[in-house]
Amino acid sequence: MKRVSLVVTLALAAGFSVQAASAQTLKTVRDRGMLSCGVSQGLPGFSSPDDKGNWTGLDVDICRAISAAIFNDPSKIKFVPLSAKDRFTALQSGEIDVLSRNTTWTLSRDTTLGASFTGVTYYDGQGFMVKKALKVNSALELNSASVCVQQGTTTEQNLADYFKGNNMKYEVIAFGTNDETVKAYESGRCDVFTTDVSGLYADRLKLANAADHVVLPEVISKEPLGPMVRHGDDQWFDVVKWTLYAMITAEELGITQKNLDEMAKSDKPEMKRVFGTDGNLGEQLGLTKDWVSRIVRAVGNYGESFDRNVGAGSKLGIARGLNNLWSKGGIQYAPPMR
Ligand SMILES: N[C@@H](CCC(=O)N[C@@H](CS)C(=O)NCC(=O)O)C(=O)O
Repeated sequence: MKRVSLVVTLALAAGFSVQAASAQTLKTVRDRGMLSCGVSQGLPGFSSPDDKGNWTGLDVDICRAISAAIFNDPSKIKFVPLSAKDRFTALQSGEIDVLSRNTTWTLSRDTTLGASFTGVTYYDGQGFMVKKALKVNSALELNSASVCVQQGTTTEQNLADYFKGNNMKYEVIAFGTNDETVKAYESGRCDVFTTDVSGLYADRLKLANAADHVVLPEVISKEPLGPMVRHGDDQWFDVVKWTLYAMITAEELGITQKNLDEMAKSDKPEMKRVFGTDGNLGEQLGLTKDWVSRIVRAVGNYGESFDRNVGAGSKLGIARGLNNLWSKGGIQYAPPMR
């Protein structure tokens, strides 16, 4: 405590603002004219490129929203595709400004990687997929199965816990990339494919005969997925965190891509704060007054992004479930904007 206040006092005495005493990712991104965003190597619904190299997905939208908030343009982004095991090094080395890649928030990742999770974009859990022909109805029937899994993931750890906890044997076959893992499963090198349930839905789209495969009912872990930033830059941490909260707040208030301009005329105090016609919330983050409008215009509110990418309006067709707003039976919740 004493040391921190000494640093602050010295920084102030030297004429620096407290913010200037730490890393300045927002300034770096602005000066560079581009956000560097770490994503997956291709997970439909979350982050995947089309044949023209255009990235879309829920994780991609977080970066598009940050880019919109900073540049009023959701396209000022360099997407850096990363495997599970390379993702944290890319953040630590400064290659990327933010990691937005179906990454599970855990205690040891929060403490040992020199990085922090900024929130939860998708509440998930780990599941299992098997071929229907195997005639298995429950994960508890998987004793002695061979399991395909991706290296460097929480998936590997939960798999070990689950089989050990249920006194079952298994053979693990681990791969460095998702495509290798899925192909190995499809070709019959293992009986089971395990990953986040959202990943199972996404990867099912890659299988030649999706109807030949079934997702078992057990969800064996908690996988809160969210964006990460490096330690040491509280302003950037706030920008990334509140970009997600802006999307959730917009959904809470019924602000959509379509009605945005109409809603911006509202006289309600909360609306005026959100739209920046009253107060200076955007400036407090180092952004502009209209930062929320910029975000919603670019990617929509959280629910719109969810539906378009992974929900009812997408090929994945995932139900909102836990990812619904707290006021609608889910647990997505934004702290107050004031
Ligand atoms: N949420 C888990 C698993 C994340 C993960 O990497 N899952 C794989 C299987 S769905 C994946 O996304 N692969 C995509 C890729 O490697 O590009 C974690 O953070 O460790």
